[in-house]
Amino acid sequence: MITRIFSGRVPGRLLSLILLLSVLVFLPAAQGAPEDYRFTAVSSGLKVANGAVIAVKLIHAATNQPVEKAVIFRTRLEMTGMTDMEVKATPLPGAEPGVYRFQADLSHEGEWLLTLSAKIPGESATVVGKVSIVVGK
Ligand SMILES: [Cu+2]
Repeated sequence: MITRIFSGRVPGRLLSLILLLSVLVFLPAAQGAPEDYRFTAVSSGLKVANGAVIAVKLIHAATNQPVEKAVIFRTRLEMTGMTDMEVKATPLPGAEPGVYRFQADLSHEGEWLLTLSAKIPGESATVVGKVSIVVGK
């Protein structure tokens, strides 16, 4: 195959092939942008508890489809308006496509904010999302 391309009499054909390949390679990265994605809360009725399970869903906004195989490499979970109240969110295995779960010690009732930084297959830019989590007594 390679030798056939190189022995061809039209160098322009090789150039077209290279151009086509570069387009194919860069296509996935050029298709989307971080603002095309959003995280939403899945869990509701959360109570003050150690080891509470928080679930969020990652959605591709244009298609409304869940996004699988994202790598969430950073999380920050804190009570809204309480800068000294940050707790660790430990990743758990996902339950269904596009759902990402975390375990955390929710020590206070009120509104918490979960900030997630994710790498999505085919996206070059990091996607950062914020999800409000309401914790009851
Ligand atoms: Cu608090």
